[in-house]
Amino acid sequence: MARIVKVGAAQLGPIQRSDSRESVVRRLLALLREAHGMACDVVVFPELALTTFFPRWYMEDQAEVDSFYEREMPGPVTRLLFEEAARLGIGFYLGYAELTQEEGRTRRFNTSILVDRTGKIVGKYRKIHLPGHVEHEPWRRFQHLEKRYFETGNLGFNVTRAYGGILGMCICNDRRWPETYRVMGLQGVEMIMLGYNTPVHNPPAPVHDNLSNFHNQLVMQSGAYQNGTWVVGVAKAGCEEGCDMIGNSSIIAPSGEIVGACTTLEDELAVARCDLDLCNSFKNTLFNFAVHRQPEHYRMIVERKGSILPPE
Ligand code: CDV
Repeated sequence: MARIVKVGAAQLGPIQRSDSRESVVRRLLALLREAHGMACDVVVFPELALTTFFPRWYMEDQAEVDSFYEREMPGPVTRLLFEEAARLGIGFYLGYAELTQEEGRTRRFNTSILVDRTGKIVGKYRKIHLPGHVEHEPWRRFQHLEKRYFETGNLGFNVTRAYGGILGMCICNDRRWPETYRVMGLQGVEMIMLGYNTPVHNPPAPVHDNLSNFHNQLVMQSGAYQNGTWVVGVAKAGCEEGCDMIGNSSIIAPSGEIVGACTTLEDELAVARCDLDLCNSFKNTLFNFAVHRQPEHYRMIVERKGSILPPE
């Protein structure tokens, strides 16, 4: 019997700094209800879905920085989302900035959670590949201070049994790294959910700007195919505080084909009926890791590095 998960890619248009959390949660609720109307089991919201993408701003006032973080999840404003999801019987992936007390100190992470149909958090991930820089770089029109405002995630790339399958999460820049997919692929992942905020303009390499959408699709489609997994990638898109961000939220099959996609740069839902059993035709043949991977040889290449490369 097919294992069907009906997924909604719940793309958000821009969130301005002046937009309240309440107004954003109202937008999330509208998408959640629309997805429920289309019989979705689960929706995927973007990275840092509750606020503007604040790492674009250099802020010296720590209280101002901290105003973008959630101290509890659900919290006073997000609770509505959990309650409505449970009432409708639909789950969600949500990205947000997390401020927590751990190991006797305040820690900040770029986090996502997976919530089941009863409103219970069943998975948590903290972003590992943090792009950008630590110090203020005044030559940039927009900063990318994720390395300043977040610590590297400390939860690994674990998978969770949910929705009748094996689910994994990652966040934005993680999708560009093959290790992200492969670590979860080695655990049998069948659907990877991810949210992103990707500016069209890349200040350190502006020659890549016209390839932003191509690279977005390239990494998610190849990650899906090479690991025989569904990938659901969801943007916060459009012109946010003068910064243009790509959309192209998509639902990608284990074949690497896009089976659902957003076409605007606004709040928009794309839906696809995903059969998790489709993963098997890749996991059991061309990408049967147990039969065809050669980890011993990968290790040899790493060890021989000094002898095959010229001295640095
Ligand atoms: N939020 C991100 O991680 N954005 C990066 C940008 C900076 C390149 C991305 O990989 O999309």
